[in-house]
Amino acid sequence: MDIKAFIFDLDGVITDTAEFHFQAWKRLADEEGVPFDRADNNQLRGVSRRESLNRLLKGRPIDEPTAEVWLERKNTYYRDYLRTITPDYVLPGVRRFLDEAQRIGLKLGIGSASKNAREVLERLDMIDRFGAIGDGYVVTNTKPAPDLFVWVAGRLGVTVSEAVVFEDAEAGVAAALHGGFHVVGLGPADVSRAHVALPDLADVRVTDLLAALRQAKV
Ligand code: B16
Ligand code: MG
Repeated sequence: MDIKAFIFDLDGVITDTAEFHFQAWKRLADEEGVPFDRADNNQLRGVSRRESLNRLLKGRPIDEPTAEVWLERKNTYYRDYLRTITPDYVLPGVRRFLDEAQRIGLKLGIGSASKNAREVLERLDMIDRFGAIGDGYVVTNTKPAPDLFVWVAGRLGVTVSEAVVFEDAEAGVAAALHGGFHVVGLGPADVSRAHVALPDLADVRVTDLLAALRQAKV
């Protein structure tokens, strides 16, 4: 196992904007009388804005122009929350983990379904830490398709088997597994299909994690 790169999902891995997505969808759902709770929100992790609306509606019919207006409204609410983000919003242990990875020569990339990823990284003061940033604009097929992570690996100049993907979403774990990556699942959603699953990166050492992946025989 020769690992050369780490590719990180953004929302739920580097920072907890997942909570802002929830608040923004909840506001839209309440205004429109659509039932929506935190359990529903876990199904929206990592999936595109458009697919999130489909899942939120659970088959309730909506015409396309109305869908466009709702998506725009959700994004406006979400971007209001983004204004409050400061570098303190990086999740515990993440900066130290990235420092350690860089120190041992690993390349770092971002693979986020979000079209707001660059703005989030700028607000976290992290935009310059990553050799490649894949966001909601770079590929057509979104997670669970592997395309985004494959695109990031290509930009970093590594093969899929030389990269580890860190994901908090079922759809993201599926995308990385489809792509042939090593996969670390993080957070409260169902990431049990990942090769290694952890609550967060708070106390994780890069060398220990690489050993755990090796033991998972991937
Ligand atoms: P936007 P990630 C994903 O980001 C979020 O998890 C998901 O909830 C959101 O719907 C998606 O980005 C699109 O975000 O509306 O900002 O384009 O987890 O892939 O970093
Ligand atoms: Mg995520």
